[in-house]
Amino acid sequence: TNAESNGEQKDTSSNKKITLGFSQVGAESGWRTANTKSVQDSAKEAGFDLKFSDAQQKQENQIKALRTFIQQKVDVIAFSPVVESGWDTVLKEAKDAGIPVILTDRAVDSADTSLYETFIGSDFVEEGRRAGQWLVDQYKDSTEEINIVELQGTTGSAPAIDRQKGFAEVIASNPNLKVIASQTGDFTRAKGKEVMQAFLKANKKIDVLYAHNDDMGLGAIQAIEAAGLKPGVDIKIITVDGVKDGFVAASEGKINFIVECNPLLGPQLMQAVQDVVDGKEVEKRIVTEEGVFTSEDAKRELPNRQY
Ligand code: GZL
Repeated sequence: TNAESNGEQKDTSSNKKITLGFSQVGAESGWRTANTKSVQDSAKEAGFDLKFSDAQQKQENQIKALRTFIQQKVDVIAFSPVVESGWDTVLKEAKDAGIPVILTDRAVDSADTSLYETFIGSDFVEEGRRAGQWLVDQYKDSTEEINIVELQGTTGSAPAIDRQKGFAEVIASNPNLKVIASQTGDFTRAKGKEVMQAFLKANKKIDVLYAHNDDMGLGAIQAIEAAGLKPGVDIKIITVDGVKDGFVAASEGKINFIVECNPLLGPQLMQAVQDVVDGKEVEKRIVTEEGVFTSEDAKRELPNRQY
């Protein structure tokens, strides 16, 4: 062929190093840090060349990163979309460039599901249901009005939308369980503390806090203690994620119930990358396994937690 005749060596070997472009949401929480480590460690383990970009929780930075990966002609693009909407244009550019895309952690709301090979991540509605179910069980014999405040995740993100939906769906079974305030804390400790301070100022009776992640819950605990109240006692606290600091707070009785959200998606992602490159069929939806933990469970499990 031409390549051989003019001396270039065409790399026709099937073990050409796979290049993966990964656009990460940011570094907003303990969960995110564990997720990034899992992706980076697994890519190294798989022998892939990983191009990693941190978007500082901004969609425009993720779109820029995806366009850069397309220009670099990476073999596969993977990303965790910071919000659900606004991806169709750049995903069509990837498709037109013949570069397969894999979604991890968060979903997109694109109607055209041919724009990505698979979505590997948790069922956030189910996580919300599990949080709600614990609360329904706690108050099943009570006729008292229970005031709940909710710290939502990043506005427009799949976990925030779905965790709110699942929770509301389940607590609707007991009309005494009322969400009296619900606001975003953007998944960060600082914002969670700030919004909880506002909730405490505006509401004289708060019985329960439902925080869409541990980090906002941990920020809220600082505000609750600063107000002279006992977290886990005066105000029951339910969080989602199950990172180390969340487990420590739960083992101390400051968080009453943790719904786990597994960040260790790296191995499943790299397997999907390899399968896509090999032209193998990949499940359109890969759901991650995860559990739930009371304070008692957290005390027992803390030594075994990896992140
Ligand atoms: C959930 C993930 C969320 C975590 C937060 O899969 O997208 O983002 O629950 C993180 O801790 O910030």
